[in-house]
Amino acid sequence: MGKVSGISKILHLETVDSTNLEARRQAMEGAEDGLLILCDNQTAGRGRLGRRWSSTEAAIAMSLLLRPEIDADRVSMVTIIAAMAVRDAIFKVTGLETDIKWPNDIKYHDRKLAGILSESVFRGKEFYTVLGIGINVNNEAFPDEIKEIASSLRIEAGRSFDKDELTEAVWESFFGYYGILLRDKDLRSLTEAYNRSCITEGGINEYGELIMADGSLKRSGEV
Ligand code: BT5
Repeated sequence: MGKVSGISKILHLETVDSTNLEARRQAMEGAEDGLLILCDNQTAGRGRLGRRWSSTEAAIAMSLLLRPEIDADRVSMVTIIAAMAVRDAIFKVTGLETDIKWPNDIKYHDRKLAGILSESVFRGKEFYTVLGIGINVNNEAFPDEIKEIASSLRIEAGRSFDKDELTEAVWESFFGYYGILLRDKDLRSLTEAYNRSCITEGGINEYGELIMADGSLKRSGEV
């Protein structure tokens, strides 16, 4: 993992409430851009809008701290490239061709395999972003409340996978896209590739906004 350029430091915890919360705690202590929080087991994983994310040792739960040099109101583009990176990594390691559901779900045959939660914290003009990624890797079953909507790489591919290999593949791909994002300050060179894998009607524009049927744009939220 040390080989992935863009990652400045790795903090690997056995158990943590939420890797996103841990990254925020570290950020408040002054942690640098590129800090990656990994864990074996996450006990209180978080989804968007106060929802819960179910996580066990079978899954990947990780968060990256970024202090991106882009306009704060464009930071949702980070979620877009993270989804592309998760899709790439799953394909590389498992051969499964997943779908992206804008803005933050990775699905296979309409079941959710991975979710992304990116949170930005502002202090005056400065801000940082915590990019959290959860991937169901070797899960054999799920709690009742999500068993109809969730799946894992193991269930879909019929074998288990090395979490470290997948983790490394995610960040290798992510930092390739992130370099492009920081250079262009938008997603103009990535939009086409994203839209090819995106199952949400309309697709995105160069800022990662969803183009709605009536021509209006949506930057975040549910569809
Ligand atoms: C997400 O939220 O999909 C964002 C998930 C982000 C999780 C990562 S893990 C590392 C980092 N640390 C954290 O604390 N979080 C991040 P959302 O779109 O709101 O989806 C949440 C919904 O997905 C829930 O209400 C359930 O219906 C469903 N769900 C919960 N756990 C799931 C799982 N393991 N697999 C599939 N679906 C799940």
